Amino acid sequence: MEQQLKELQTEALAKVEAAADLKQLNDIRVAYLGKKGPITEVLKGMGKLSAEERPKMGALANEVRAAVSAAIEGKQSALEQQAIQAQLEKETVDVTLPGRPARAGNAHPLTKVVEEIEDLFIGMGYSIAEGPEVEMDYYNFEALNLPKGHPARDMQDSFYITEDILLRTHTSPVQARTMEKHKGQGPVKIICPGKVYRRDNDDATHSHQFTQIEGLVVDENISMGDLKGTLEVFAKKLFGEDREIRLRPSFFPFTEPSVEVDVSCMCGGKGCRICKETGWIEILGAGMVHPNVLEMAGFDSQKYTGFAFGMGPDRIAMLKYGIDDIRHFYTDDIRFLKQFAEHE
Ligand code: 2U9
Repeated sequence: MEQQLKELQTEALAKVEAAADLKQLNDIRVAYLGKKGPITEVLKGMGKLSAEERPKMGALANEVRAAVSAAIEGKQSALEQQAIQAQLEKETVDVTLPGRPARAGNAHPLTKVVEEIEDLFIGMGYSIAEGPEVEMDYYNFEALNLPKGHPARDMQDSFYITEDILLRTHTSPVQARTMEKHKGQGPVKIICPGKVYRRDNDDATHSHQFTQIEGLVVDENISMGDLKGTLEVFAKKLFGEDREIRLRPSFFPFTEPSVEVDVSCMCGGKGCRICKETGWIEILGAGMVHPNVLEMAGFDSQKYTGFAFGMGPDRIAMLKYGIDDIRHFYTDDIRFLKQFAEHE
């Protein structure tokens, strides 16, 4: 019996050692240590032993059980450790691999032009003013010397929400609102960038939505000379120091006198396709603020004078970047927009 028990131990330990996974190990546990296992079987023959031999065999049987059980436990933790190790190796992340570059967007060409112009005027002491795109007829037209029925309203047909509320046709109502807030006290020195809307048939040079930047200066002793000097600084900074400006008489209901402003063409006056062989490109409208507009906004037109100007960044961006269709700005084709990235 002693021999049998020792052989069982040797056999069991060899199987435990050879177990390849936890399932096999558990099968071995059930086979050798279970109630119907071979050790129990051997002990059934104890009845034939002498009273002296019996406790010895009992003790030996317990030793065999303990040895097999310890071997199983040892193997179990070794197998578990191996499984964790294998998983860790499988899931290893190589932190030294180069990262995937993040897709960075870029500023819209109109935003770039608007911000460049804003910076330029901030440098000359202007503040930026903003206002609603859904505007009252009063601020969009009346306060700008365009009473109901004025023929110049036809030039700015709009999208009406009600009889008295519309999508603004220019950013001028922002200036009217700002002046009103000043309660007749100068100086006012602002530029107003923003989106404007006009009822129009879209084509390469017309859009029912476009961008404007308008400027307004109101103070004592503001003259046409101040207007010309300001616009000259602006044009040279935006287009180049070698450029000149010229003023031509024009008409706007909110300014008197009014002018249209041209910048000399990059062809140097020789004439080219861009300037339609004239040597000049129209970039701005401007003038001295009409006394009616000053008075309606609460300013004494005997004491205060002012100048105002307006431009379309769409047109300026088209000239600057050689864009041939205004609709590119509003159709969000990523292939168009990507060309204005400053870095790759
Ligand atoms: C107030 C007083 C005066 C704003 C002005 C223009 C001339 C002008 C156009 C240029 C091209 C608009 O984008 S465009 O179509 N603008 O010619 N705008 S003077 O005059 C004002 C505005 C507000 C209170």
